[in-house]
Amino acid sequence: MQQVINPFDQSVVGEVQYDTLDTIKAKIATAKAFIPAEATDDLEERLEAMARFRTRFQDDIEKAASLLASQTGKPVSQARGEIQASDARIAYFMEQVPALIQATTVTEGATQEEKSYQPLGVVANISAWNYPFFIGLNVIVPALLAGNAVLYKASEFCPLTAELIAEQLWDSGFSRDQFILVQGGGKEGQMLLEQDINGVFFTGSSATGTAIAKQMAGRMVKVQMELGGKDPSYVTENVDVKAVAQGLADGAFYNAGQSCCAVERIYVHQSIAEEFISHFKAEVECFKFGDPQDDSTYLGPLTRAAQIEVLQAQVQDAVEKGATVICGGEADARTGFFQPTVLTHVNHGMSVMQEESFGPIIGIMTVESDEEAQRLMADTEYGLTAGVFCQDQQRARDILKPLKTGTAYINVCDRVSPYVPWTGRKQSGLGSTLGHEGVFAFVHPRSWQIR
Ligand code: TXE
Repeated sequence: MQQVINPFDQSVVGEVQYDTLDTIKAKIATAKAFIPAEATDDLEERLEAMARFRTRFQDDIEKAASLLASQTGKPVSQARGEIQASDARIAYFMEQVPALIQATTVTEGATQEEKSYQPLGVVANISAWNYPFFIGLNVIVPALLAGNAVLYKASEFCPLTAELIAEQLWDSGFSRDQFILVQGGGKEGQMLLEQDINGVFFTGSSATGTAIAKQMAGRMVKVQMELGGKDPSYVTENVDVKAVAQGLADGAFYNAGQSCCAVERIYVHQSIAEEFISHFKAEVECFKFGDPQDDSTYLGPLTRAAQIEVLQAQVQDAVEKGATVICGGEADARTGFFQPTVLTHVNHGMSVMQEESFGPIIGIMTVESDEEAQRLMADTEYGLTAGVFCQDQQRARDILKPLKTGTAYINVCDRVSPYVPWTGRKQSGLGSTLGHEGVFAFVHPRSWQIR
């Protein structure tokens, strides 16, 4: 049995049994038996089960939020927010999947042409710990509705929320051949991928994503990746400076910066830089640091204490190269906590402006023009999101247009919506979840030509 440790006080939250090669093989064999021929076969039954799951998921909100907080250190109010916001995603898929995967007649001539959809089959959903409900359900809900069997391997940092999701789905009517839990870490993830599966939906770091892409190469299995980011926001002079500073501080520090689309780099027009930095610092200094189970806590400990070394190295590298620490800068006396850290006088020679931090730390860089901001925003190996704050929307669009990112934000940041695709470019990934693309990801199109 593996213990699950609370990153706040190092207490044991629970225990889980990791899978072995034999248990994984047995689970794949039962999943294979389940797959319907067409994605719409028995869809009504699955929709009814999903409706029950949707209700149950919200009924269990307090238990689920507390469980998430105790495994990952996410403040309980933010855990609750994640669960509440997942409801719109479930509702979206319940509405869209039946409409999108219906068979349709495309051409009625001498040769009738039709289009239908088949499930991919057995799909592996290997997932990260930072938003286990959001990113788990982005795959689980549309994949199940479209007739796939889902093997869900959550992160080893949140195996208990995975058990809860499984219990809720099984109680709602999904069978144990349709939704299958695989418990473990990287080794078990790798064993799962060695099996005869038909799709891989991975959320996690770019390094692991690259390893998985290599492992899957040559097998003609659909592989989709939602990976890391180094997301920039540019603040022009044409804004309400205080409001934007407050919004961006939240975008950078929410969930201790452990969000895939957390703001990781800020560029600010020199004419408002001083005012912006002063409001930003004031906001960060108000953040309440502490016990994740306390409703008023805004910043908890990092989920993985090892990340503290990455943050320390980024601060040290930046300071050695001329940056100024205007607040924070160090690991806190309490285990697992890193002080919310703001660095100015930063540049792109520093790792804090190039490598994913995934923690409560941000670099703010002053720029002289839109062109300079655009050039700096593009200077990254990642491509998840980029944002511009400007009351002139056309100007913001013009700055964002050439950038290679899956999402372009204007006057918002750190936001994911069910209605539009969530997708990354370059080292941020391949393929999309959410939106219509996040439904078609889980089916094979099939054309019929009939004479
Ligand atoms: O990733 P890891 P983490 C990104 C975020 C950050 C990362 C954090 O930007 O980079 O996720 O998540 C399993 N074969 N996003 O630390 O370590 C491992 O057990 C198979 C992006 O969890 O890569 C875990 O279940 N599996 C995002 C999962 O992979 C393996 C949204 C991820 O682990 C494996 C959220 C292997 N060889 C977070 N090694 C977006 N773009 O939307 C590890 N695992």
